[in-house]
Amino acid sequence: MEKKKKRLITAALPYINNVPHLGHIVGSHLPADIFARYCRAKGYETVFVGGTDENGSTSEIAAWKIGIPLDKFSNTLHEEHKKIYEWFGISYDNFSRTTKEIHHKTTQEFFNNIYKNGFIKQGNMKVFYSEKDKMFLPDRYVVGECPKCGYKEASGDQCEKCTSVLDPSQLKNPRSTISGSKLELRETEHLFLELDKLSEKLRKWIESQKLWREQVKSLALGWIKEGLKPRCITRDLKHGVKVPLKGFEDKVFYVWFDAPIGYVSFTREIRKDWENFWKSGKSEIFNFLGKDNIPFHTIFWPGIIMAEGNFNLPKNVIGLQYLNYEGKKFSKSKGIGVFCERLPELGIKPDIWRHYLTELIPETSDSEFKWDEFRDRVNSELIGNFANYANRVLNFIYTKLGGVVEKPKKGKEEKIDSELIEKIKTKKRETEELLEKSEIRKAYSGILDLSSEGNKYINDTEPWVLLKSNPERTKIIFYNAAYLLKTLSVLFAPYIPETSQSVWNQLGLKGSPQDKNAWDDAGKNFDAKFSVNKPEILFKKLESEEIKKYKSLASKGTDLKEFFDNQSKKV
Ligand code: B3M
Ligand code: ZN
Repeated sequence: MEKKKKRLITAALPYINNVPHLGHIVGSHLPADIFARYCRAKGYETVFVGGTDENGSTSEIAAWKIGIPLDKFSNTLHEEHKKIYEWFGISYDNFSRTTKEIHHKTTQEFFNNIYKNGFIKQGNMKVFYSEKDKMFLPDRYVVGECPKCGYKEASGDQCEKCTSVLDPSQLKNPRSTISGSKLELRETEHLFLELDKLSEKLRKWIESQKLWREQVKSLALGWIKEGLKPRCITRDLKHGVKVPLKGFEDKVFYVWFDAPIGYVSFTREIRKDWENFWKSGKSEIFNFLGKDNIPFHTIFWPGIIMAEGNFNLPKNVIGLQYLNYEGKKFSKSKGIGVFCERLPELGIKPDIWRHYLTELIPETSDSEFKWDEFRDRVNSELIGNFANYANRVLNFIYTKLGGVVEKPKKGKEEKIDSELIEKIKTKKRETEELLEKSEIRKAYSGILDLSSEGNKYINDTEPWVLLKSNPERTKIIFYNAAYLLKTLSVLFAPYIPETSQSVWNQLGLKGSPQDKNAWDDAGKNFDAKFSVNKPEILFKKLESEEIKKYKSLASKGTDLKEFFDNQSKKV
């Protein structure tokens, strides 16, 4: 038997300069969660980590803008992020913070090894200085025009619009984020990671990747072709991981140097055997992230790993595109979008969101949230197809067959039955193949097709006609139907976990469709019988009138100032 590997799954660590919107859920947390839930049920020893990216300029500036002390700002927003992901059922084994001591320690150890291995050089760098603000201004402290695409509000380290990785000095018409003042360039001494030395090794590694999506691969190879330069990894800031090198005690690490090391420190925080996930040949790592994070996860972070020398590189880097909202970009200030802090009060179950959001995972191109489509897809697919199937099967068995159906004796099955069993097996295999490639959305639509097959099986066999004349055959039909329902609850469990569990319980089964090895059991081991419990309605249809109400509530994003004002009122 194939020995199961360990799997480490990560979702990009969100900055905490804001409360998340649906784009953040769809762009990393949800797909990573679905994949992690699948891996656990498939029997892999799985650790799924994430957390908030709190060092450096991003949160410092956001806190400063609304006049909240940084500590309070970060604690509150970390909790808010955590609460939202929990509400969505994102099953992090550890959702931590890059401000923790273990993270600082792990980052410094990484640096020391990279330094020892000869991949760090010292050099002078021209950094913007603001006479008015009396400080050096790294990264997000500087805004200006992107040299590549012309976007006017590009940050010093990356253009949000075209995702180019930048140095502040490349920006045209740079100005200070704090005061808007003009800037002058001054020389200071910094440390650089010599990515140029790793260029060949990176190129070979990227080219050899089998699982990466073509888009991600060609972006990464494109940057290598442009030529990798040494990248500055220190900053003149107070807030961050201190640099453990003489002469650099006043500096901190660049946030993109320490943030991905968070994947390591958050594993280390909860597992004594963390090195088995990071340094052993029996472990596989999967990173889920949005498209602007692709350069850092395909070049910069693998470069750090190669320079350090002891850690595993990722097996797949799942770079996702953006989610738009009704033809526009999400914008809190303009009230365009769906803002997560509003969702619990709408009273729509998380699984209803997870259903539609799964279909929006921007795997190959940008996708778009539309309220009408949300209503229609939930009503026709989740409710009209799957919930309807579950209800038909459970109800018939419960009310017409005394609540019990047993496994038919050999030779009793008809052609249509064996065809159904064959379809279950094939679909299960196909789903697995797609999930292994992280084609999460496509796998989901296949499972929905299998559920349609269930409805079709019942329509074609017309058990309501047979009930009086041939009760034995009716029971066989419903045994098969219940068996399909059980399999569906296993296949759907990574996507709509609460609903799957509820169906599982109603089928009278013990444990959970997400138990270790539940996946491998599905389509293989046939239960002796099903004793179903009283069926419950899984969902209520979404009505157009309600949608209007939801829309106006969910698109009112609280701005940060208001968010903190509300917080202090609560205390
Ligand atoms: N915080 C960027 C972002 O939130 C950054 C990701 C870090 S992943 C190691 O989009
Ligand atoms: Zn740009």
